[in-house]
Amino acid sequence: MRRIRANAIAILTVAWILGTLYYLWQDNKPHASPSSVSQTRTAAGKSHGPRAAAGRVEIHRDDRTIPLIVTRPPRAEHGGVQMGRFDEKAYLSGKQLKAGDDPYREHAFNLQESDRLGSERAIRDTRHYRCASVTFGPDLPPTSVIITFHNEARSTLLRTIKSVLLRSPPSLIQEIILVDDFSTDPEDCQLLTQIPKVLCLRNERREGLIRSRVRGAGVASASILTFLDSHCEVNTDWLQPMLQRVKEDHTRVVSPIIDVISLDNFAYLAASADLRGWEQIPIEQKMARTDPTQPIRTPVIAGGIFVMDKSWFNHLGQYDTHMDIWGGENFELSFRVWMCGGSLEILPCSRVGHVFRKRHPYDFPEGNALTYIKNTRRAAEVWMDDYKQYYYLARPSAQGKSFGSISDRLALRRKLNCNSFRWYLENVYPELKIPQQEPVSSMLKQGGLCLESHGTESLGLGECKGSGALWPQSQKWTLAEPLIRQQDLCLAIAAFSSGSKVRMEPCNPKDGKQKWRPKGPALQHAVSGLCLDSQPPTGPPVIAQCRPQLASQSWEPQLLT
Ligand code: UD2
Ligand code: MN
Repeated sequence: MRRIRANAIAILTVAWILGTLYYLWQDNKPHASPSSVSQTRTAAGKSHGPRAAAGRVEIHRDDRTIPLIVTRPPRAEHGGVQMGRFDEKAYLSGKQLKAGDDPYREHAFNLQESDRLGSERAIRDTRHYRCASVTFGPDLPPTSVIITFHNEARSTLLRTIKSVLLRSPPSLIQEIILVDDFSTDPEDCQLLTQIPKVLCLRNERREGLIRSRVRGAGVASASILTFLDSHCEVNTDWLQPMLQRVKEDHTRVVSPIIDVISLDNFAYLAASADLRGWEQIPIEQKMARTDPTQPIRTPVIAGGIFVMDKSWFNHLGQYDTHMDIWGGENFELSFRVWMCGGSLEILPCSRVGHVFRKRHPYDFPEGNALTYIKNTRRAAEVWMDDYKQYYYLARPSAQGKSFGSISDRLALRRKLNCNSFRWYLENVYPELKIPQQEPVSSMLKQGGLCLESHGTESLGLGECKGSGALWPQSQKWTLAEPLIRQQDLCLAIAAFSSGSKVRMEPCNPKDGKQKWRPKGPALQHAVSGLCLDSQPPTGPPVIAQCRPQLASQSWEPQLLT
């Protein structure tokens, strides 16, 4: 109902995507078959010889206080990545850009540059220099890495896998589970199972990343899950800090700082350590941070790269598997983790690079907008309580769009006895200011008609008459919760019972008859709990039992500038 509120919630629901500058050895007998797990498992915690920690070259430059540390890929003869029977050259050359083709067309990044780069490369150690001296317990638990993909480029997918194998202590990588979400070529995935520890699951139809991750998690044999996008490069000692935090407390869900891999030239660029996902760390939190290696609490995670205890993932209901293709699952997971007893952290000593793109390179069978609305509506309807109104204000087009049944997710929320969204805002995201008294001028539209007043006793719907600043006073409403006013007069109920008429009375914020609040698309009288209803076709407007799905109770605020 208020523009600033709408903006605030837009941050929670939509805008991070736009604003983000944003951020896993040995012999095996692989066998690949579609729609099945192909690969070998190795005993968790088994020693695989010398730790494949990357060799480091420290370059101290006079003009910087922070040494520039470059991570070099370890050489195979020094215990580097064992690639088993995998024929890298054949894999990569099996699919390449044809001369004259647009290198951005298929993947929305420069495929030519990615292909040219090779599967192993040195990247800058982008951590704060103090991270290098942080030590970890000797008995960290191993993890199953889950990578879902749909038509990922072979070079980026392979680089993701190799970076994991190169830059993680081998004993900590139980397996890498690839979930091929019905890519055009099944060999993109299957051939990779010739690399030790790599498994491949192939969906028999397109499922989207949410159901694909749940499928991957379902076959994971380690007690800790690590999710990665299919176009990442993990950096030096990326895994240990995350495993440590989750080992200490299984309810923590942890993310790295996500560095940027340029979609144009594939340069690896450090992301600011002062960002948590899409926004600056609140100044108070920043001031209180004396140790740059310490975890950063975050209300929401970006969603693609995180580590979570497998039992905790299952206990909390995995994901909402009625969400399709892409989008919204990160909010849903974030709200659920916090509200149901867990926490989210970003670990500044863990860095993973990711290719951020400007468009989706793949199709959405139901359409991009409708899919995103369905997924985010599900998240808002299940988790945001009355605050979902701000979601609808930010995305008016979401109203009326189908989002399926949420009864199983509501039942989950009840079963887990989760906190309210208000609790989340107050305890997890207090810096999200939801201003209480920011008046906003608006017309109140219902279908093509507008709520209008004529004197104190006569209210009704009339043809919308204005545009821009030129709006007749009779149709111009100022929404200053709890009041709905027109100059000195305020919308009031005549009596506290259903069917009571509404009229205009001199404004008095203490008068219970004048107190309103938004309830979804409806306007609810705060004391009686009844909703403003236009009583079509004759009127006049009354208060009636709230049924916000009724067209006669749906008031679309249209802000006036
Ligand atoms: C971000 C997240 C992504 C996900 C998304 C919201 C990061 C780095 N990325 O978008 O993980 O949380 O927000 O949903 O935080 N994929 C499939 N099947 C599909 C579509 C996509 O398997 O139908 C794969 C895709 O190949 C990729 C991953 O899902 O590996 C994420 O997709 P994206 O890279 O297009 O999403 P991104 O990074 O823009
Ligand atoms: Mn991605």
